[in-house]
Amino acid sequence: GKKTVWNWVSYLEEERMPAAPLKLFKEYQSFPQTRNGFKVGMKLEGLDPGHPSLFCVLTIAEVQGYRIRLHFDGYSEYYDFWVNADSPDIHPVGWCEKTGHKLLSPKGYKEGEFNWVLYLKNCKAQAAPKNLFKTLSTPVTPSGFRVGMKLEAVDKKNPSLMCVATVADMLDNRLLIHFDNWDESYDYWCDASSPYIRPVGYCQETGTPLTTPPEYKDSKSFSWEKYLEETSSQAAPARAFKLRPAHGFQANTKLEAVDRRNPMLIRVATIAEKEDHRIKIHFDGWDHSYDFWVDADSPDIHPVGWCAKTGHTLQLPLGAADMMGVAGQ
Ligand code: MLY
Repeated sequence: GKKTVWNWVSYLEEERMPAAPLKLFKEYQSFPQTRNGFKVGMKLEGLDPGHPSLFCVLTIAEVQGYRIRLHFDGYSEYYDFWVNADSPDIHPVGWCEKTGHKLLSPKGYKEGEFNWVLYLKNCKAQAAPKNLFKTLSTPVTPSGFRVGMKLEAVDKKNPSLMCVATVADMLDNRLLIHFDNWDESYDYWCDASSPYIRPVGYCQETGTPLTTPPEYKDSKSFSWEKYLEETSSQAAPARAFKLRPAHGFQANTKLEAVDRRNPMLIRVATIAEKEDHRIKIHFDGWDHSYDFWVDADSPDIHPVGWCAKTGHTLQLPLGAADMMGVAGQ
C-alpha cells in the first residue's frame, strides 16, 4: 500500500507559504551539531520547570530524536517533562554540590540524607556521562548584575503585571528572577537582553503601573529609594540591561513547534501573528482556537526539517494525507 511520505518542499508549494528562514533561529533552535547521546535510565540533575529555583534528581524516561523526557525520582509520571538534549537546565551528577546549589532529593529521602554514590548503586543506575551535556560556547562576560539586586520584571504567569523583583541566582549568562514576597512558583530564568526585565524606575518613567510586594497595601506609598534602604539592597544598574532587538520572524511562514498541550509532540505549524518578542503558533489543520503565543527565543520552535534531521516524529497537519492525495497513515 501507499505510505504518506511527508515532503515539506511540496507542502510549502501547495500552501504558497515560505518556511521561516533558518537564519532567524537561535543555535539551540536550529539543527544540532551533535547526536543526542542520552539513554533511558541515566540519571542527572536538572531544573524543575514548575519551580525554576529548584534542582532535582531526574531520570531519563524516554529519548526521541534530539529530545529527552525527564522524570522526577520518586514522583508521579504526571510531572515528567521534555527538554532538548542541549538544554542549559540539565547538569551532570555532582553539579549542584560543585556550584553551591541545593539539590532536592528523590521522594522518600530526607534532606541531607541523600548521597549520589550510594543512590546510583542502590538503583543500579548510571549517571549520565558529563560529555553528553552542552557546555557553554559563549564566554561568560561580567554583566553588571549581582545576586540580590532589585529590578522591575514582568510576571510571566500574569503578563500584564510589572512587578518589584530580585535577581535570586545567576548561572553563566542567565539570571533567576524572583518576585519579592511571592513564592518561587513565579520565578523564571532569563538573560540580560530579556524584554521581561527593566531597571528600577522604568514603570515610573513610562507611566506603567508597578505591582509592589504584597505587604504594600497601597502601592502609592511605595518608593524605590525607601524600599532599597529597607531591604539593604541595590538596584541593578541600568547599563546591565541590554534589551534585544525585535525578532525577524514574519506571519505566514512555516516551522515545526512543540505542542504545548502534549509536549511530546512536534507539529507542522504556521506563524499566525507576531509581536516584537513573541510569535503566535498555529498548528496546520487545527482550529485557530488552539493558537498560542511563544517567546521567539523558545527552545520549542524549530526550522522546517528539524524533526527529519534529528529523528523525531513530526505530527502532520490534520487531513494531510487527503491534501497530498496519498493513502493515510
Ligand atoms: N491573581 C494572582 C496574582 C499573583 C501575582 C503574583 N506576581 C505578582 C508574582 C494571585 O493573587 O494569586
